[in-house]
Amino acid sequence: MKLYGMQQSRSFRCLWALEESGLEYEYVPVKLRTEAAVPDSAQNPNYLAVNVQGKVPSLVDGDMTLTESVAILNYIARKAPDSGLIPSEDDQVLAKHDELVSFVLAELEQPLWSKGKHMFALPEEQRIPQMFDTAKFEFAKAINALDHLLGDDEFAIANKFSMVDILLAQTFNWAIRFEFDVPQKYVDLRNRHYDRPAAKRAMDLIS
Ligand SMILES: N[C@@H](CCC(=O)N[C@@H](CS)C(=O)NCC(=O)O)C(=O)O
Repeated sequence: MKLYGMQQSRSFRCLWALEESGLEYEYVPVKLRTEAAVPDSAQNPNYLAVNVQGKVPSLVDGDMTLTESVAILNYIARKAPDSGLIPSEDDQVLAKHDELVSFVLAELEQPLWSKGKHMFALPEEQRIPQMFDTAKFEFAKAINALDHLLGDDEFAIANKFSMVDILLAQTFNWAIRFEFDVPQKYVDLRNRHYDRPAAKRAMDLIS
């Protein structure tokens, strides 16, 4: 199994999950926003054949390719059921887990990515710096909703570490880097989970 990724990107969540899972894999670094002629550029035809959008992460396992980070997380979790990355208690616990996964992607991460797109990812002529304040406003709204969705437990779901904890911790790490207002309890959440041995091993791989 090969994971294509880049430092400081959504690929870190997959790398971390792979380290939690104990599965064997190879990590292949890719360069974003680099000329197509560079062999490890995400715009190089070799990589575009893996991921048509030239984005990371991508996971290749045999004949199958996945190019969405949450699909990759789900795949890793299902291949390594003992890792507990997806809760297996009952349908309602799983449904609450899925709800939080969707929330992180659809609500919490979106203002961060909007800011990223308008800071560096979009072509310069498409960037609108005025939207930074809108992103800040939307992030604060998402935090307010998250306060209601999450309890005060150490882990998000069923008192056990799962892929939602990876998603939350990585998203708050991203929010801190992009200078959003992150409440202290979510800074603590990030620090607590980034202290896990698997997160540290994943971090060592990209440093
Ligand atoms: N929905 C995709 C988003 C992937 C994505 O947009 N990745 C970013 C890095 S975090 C990327 O590769 N951007 C390309 C670029 O900025 O040029 C996922 O969750 O995997």
